[in-house]
Amino acid sequence: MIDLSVNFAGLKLKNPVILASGVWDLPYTKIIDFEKLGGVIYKSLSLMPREGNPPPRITEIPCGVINSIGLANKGIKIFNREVLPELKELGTEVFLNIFGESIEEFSKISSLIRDVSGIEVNISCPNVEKGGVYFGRDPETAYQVTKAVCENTDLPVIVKLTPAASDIVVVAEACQEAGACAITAVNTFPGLVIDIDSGKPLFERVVGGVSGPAIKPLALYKVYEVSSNVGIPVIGSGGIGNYEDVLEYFFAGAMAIQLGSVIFTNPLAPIEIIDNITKYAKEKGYSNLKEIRRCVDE
Ligand code: RRO
Repeated sequence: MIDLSVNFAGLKLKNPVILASGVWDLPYTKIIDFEKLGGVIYKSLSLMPREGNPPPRITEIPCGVINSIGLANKGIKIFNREVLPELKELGTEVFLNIFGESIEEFSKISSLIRDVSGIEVNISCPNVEKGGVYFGRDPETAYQVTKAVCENTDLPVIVKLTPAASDIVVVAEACQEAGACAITAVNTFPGLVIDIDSGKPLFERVVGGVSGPAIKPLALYKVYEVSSNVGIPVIGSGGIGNYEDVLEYFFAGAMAIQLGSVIFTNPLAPIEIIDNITKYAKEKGYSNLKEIRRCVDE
């Protein structure tokens, strides 16, 4: 038996493979066996419902995807009533990604969260007028938001950072000081697509968030930077498509990883990756993830 479980920052996952926020919803239970996953992060929730940005909201690019969803969601109260009961039945650890346009909004939403394994604080969405990357680029605001969330919950608090910060290490340190138990590195990279028929940006808000294989080496370097300099665990995210990518993230310092846009092209990738890490460990004679990580430490 290969033990893929990971314990860190008060979190216990049966394996390190987590579905990222925004790329799945409950209909995916028909395709993916959620009980096999280490965890799932539900798409970003705000205090009040939000309609999101006008279409188009997402398009393919070479080696990836760019989105401008704009945080469309039902709001925490409707979520608690209508969605949470079903999430609790998934048989995996459930985390909620939360968003606020102000520190006060972050405080309020945090106090309404219950019955989940943890909170992922979104200070990294590139597709909104207020909050999002505007909070995550500034270490002082990142500190204030994290502190506000930690003061209003007993759940583990993970902060999802933007690669657009001028120094991601300084932002991660601020989150650690404010009480975060882990960092997710990273959210999408701000990017632009121009529609050559109109000569104008494809998205009404101009900027979009780039994800997929295009960003993997960039995101991997952010994970390396944060995990080499900051004392709390890092969950790696950005362009992971197969188990070899996951190994790269482990060796760059990630404790666990999130799968994002690969779900659009291969919804079975999470299960394939778990199976392939198990196979890899068997072939190499490792019995757990610690031994896999140790092979580069020594
Ligand atoms: O909803 C979005 O537009 C969005 C979010 Br909340 C996020 O965190 N990252 C992203 O690329 N898009």
